[in-house]
Amino acid sequence: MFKSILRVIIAVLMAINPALPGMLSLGRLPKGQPIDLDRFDLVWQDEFEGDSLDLDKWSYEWWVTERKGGYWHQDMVNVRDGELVISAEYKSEPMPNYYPNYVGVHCPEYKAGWYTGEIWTRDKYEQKYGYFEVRAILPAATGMWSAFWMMNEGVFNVDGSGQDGTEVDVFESFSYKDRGWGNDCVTTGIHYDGYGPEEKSASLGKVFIENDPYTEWNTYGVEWNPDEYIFYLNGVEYGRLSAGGVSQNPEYLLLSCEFAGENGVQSSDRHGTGEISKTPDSNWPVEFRVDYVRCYQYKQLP
Ligand SMILES: [Ca+2]
Ligand SMILES: [Ca+2]
Repeated sequence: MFKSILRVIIAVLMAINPALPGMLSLGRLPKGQPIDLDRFDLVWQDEFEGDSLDLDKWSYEWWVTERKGGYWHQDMVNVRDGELVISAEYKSEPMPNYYPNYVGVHCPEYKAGWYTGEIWTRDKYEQKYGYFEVRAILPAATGMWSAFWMMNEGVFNVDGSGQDGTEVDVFESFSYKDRGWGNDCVTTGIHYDGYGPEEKSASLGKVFIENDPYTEWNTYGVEWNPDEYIFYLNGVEYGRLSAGGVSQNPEYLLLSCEFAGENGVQSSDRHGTGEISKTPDSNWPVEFRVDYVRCYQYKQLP
């Protein structure tokens, strides 16, 4: 109840002063230096100009069918009009299983439920250090969780360090439910030493976005050097992380959409992600639209 009242008060104050979220630390506004791309060479990119996913660059994650509160299916991933589009919607009939002979822990039979997708560059492209940027419009629905992130197998190695591998979340979006009070934001963080009790992480928290990330294009980037990760929104630095020591091993890229929840059933979760209405409405399918992914390497390491 107190939270509801607080939100109303903030909404009113927001109308008077739109800069309020930054002032109250409700979100971090970009500040600091712009990225200087002259320090880099463009070494890998996908502009999504074809009419299908470039499988020389990406793989569908077909061996994971069930993911959190929904399912991943390759048919939810499309390339059209110069964009990668990962769609998300409820399917009252299970989508077809193209790999029926594959049995894995995360690969139960498809059922009716919420469907979306993920792609990654594992075994096809990995890079150590540089600048990595995505230009995207985020899926506009409570309960949706889109992300641009980086991983390697060292992330699972528990040794008290992130140098063997760190999950770098350039952005994660699960705050659509909060947008009513002006908190259009993403979160940024890093994780290392696996995902069990030894897991360690650091975060920049919520990053406030001045325009509408659900209808307007923004770029989300990370500069990764031997000492720290430097995060950029629309080419302007907003924060740095280096907990655990920076990964010293190449990492692959992931673009994903998920539904908060577990065992294929959607629900709100510990991150505060809201719950999707069980009945799809005219807003469905929602789309995670990606204009490009570009990877740059330093001409000279800083
Ligand atoms: Ca480690
Ligand atoms: Ca494009």
